[in-house]
Amino acid sequence: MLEGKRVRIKAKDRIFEGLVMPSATDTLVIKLDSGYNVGFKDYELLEVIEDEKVVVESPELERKAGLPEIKIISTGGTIASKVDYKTGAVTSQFSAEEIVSEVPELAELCNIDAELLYNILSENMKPAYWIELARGVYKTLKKGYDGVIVTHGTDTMSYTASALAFMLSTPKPVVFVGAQRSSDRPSSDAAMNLICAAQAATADLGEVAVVMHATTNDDFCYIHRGVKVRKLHTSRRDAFQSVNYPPLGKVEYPSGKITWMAERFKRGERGLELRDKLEEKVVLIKFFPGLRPDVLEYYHQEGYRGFVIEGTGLGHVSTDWVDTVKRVCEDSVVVMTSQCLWGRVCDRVYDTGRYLLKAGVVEGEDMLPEVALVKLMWLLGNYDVDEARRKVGENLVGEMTPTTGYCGKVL
Ligand code: DAS
Repeated sequence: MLEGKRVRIKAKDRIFEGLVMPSATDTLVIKLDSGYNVGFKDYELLEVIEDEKVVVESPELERKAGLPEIKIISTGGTIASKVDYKTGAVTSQFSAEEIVSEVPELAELCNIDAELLYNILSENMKPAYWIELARGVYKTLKKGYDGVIVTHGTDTMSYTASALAFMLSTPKPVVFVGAQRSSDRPSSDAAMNLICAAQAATADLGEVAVVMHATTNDDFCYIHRGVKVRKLHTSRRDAFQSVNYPPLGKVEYPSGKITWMAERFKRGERGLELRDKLEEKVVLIKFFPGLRPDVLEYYHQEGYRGFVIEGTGLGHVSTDWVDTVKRVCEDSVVVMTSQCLWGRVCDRVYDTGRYLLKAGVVEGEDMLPEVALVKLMWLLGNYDVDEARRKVGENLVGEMTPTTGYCGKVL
């Protein structure tokens, strides 16, 4: 890997020298001493002049008596990385010193320790990593920290937040935060998200939450319940929205003023407990017109005993699925959720829904499909099939509500 190294190359019959910059393609991009970046598809590498290890000099962190103790656990994603365009090196901000040197406001809010757990983009997250993270957060809270911030890629942040919400009963805030724009870009949301996350992590909160921009402006962030939030835009800074439950609160920026907006678990309300078993053989299937029920058979033959169907409307699939669903329900749990995302499943209105209920399907109420998936992985990891089926409809950590009144803003 040439990134961050100073090289001499030959291209277009000329010699070029400079620092190799990160490039998402196979084009070699080098920063010339003039400051210009030039890209080459065809070139001959003549010499690696020096392998410049960029050491990010950062001030020793002084701790301030009386401030809350927060631990930042990094897992990667956009928020944890930046390109240092002066040197061309790709640095990742993992040490507390690096993070605080980038966002000095944090040191006014809390004393920070930091730990690098992973350095991955979140599309590469796996249930085994959720378990390891849950154990790390549990140990951190047991040590007496006042809260935990988890920096994470945005793409699957809500899956990981949901997994921790089911695995970890917490008396303190566990706040997930990410960024849609890396910290080296003028429009970056990283610093503000991190500062608002620190405000939430030191607040009167006792559950797993996600803190991200509430609007496209730098005016406030929302504190979303981890099992009621979804990334609903590929790139906007206000991509994250609470679905079927209001945001727990808002954090104004830069004042840091928190206004609570919905029922929440408060600090100290619950005990600290870890139940970190997950059954990975659970599948989420999005129904579409013409999809044949063979897909259920396939996974059932592969040994899967947990199925979440993202059905249409109130929770439907084609009626030619009913016989297969009935057979699978004999020894498995089949949960119905809706592609509508907003509102709740109700299989008692149309014949199709009634056939499915009769076949043994369990309604997922107003759960997001991916939250039902994670919940079922946790239920089947901790209970037998019959008990798990019974507990699907039980509200455990605020993942479902008896009536869905909130139908928030859509972008
Ligand atoms: N690929 C995205 C991820 O890691 C980058 C990001 O949004 O953080 O989820």
